[in-house]
Amino acid sequence: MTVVDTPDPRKGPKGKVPFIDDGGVRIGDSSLIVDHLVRTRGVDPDARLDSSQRATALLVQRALEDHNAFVILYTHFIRPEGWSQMRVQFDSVPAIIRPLVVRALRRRMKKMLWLQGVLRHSDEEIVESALRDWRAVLTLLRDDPFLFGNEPTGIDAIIFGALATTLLTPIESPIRDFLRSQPAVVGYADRMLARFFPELAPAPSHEPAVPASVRVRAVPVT
Ligand SMILES: N[C@@H](CCC(=O)N[C@@H](CS)C(=O)NCC(=O)O)C(=O)O
Repeated sequence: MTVVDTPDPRKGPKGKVPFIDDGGVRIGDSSLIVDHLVRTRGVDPDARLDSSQRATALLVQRALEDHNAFVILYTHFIRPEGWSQMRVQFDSVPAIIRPLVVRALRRRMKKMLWLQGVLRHSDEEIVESALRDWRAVLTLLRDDPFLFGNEPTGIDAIIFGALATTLLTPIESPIRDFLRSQPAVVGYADRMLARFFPELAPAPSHEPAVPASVRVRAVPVT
């Protein structure tokens, strides 16, 4: 498997990242990619889950991908604390067209967040809505190392993905402050980092290990 960074989500079959190229078969959307890999590689990270756990996992996924993800776009691209960090991501765009590209992207982002609904709320309301998401996830995390016991399943990848963009980047926000104040969250991120990204440990309880980059990726699978 080769992981490739692509600056342009439009290259993907759904115009979004992530996507994979599996021997010429191109698939977009992380859930569809997982389905494809389960089908073709015969490895199912959720094989041991019962129907109630599967239902919980789906609802957590929806909360994080269909609500929290929009809050992350707000904290990273709209809030000044986020935008001052994120704008350097566009340094690779030729200087002559950079202001144009950056302005168009930000305008599109604002329009999308307005239509989705998040931007109709005050900063305080948006932050509170995200804290509610995380408090709910925290309630489920309880004392187990991973959401469903001692071994990670697919939902842990989703939780960690959402967590990492807030907890492991230097983008200040009250959401990040809350997450960093929760030993259960920090411990969970430590475990996920040690297990799947040991090169990035030590984790955030000590020093943020990952620079402020939210990278877009295409992932050809072999
Ligand atoms: N639920 C989808 C979300 C994909 C998604 O929204 N990707 C964003 C980046 S994280 C994207 O490509 N945005 C570019 C665009 O909308 O033009 C998944 O998990 O694959």
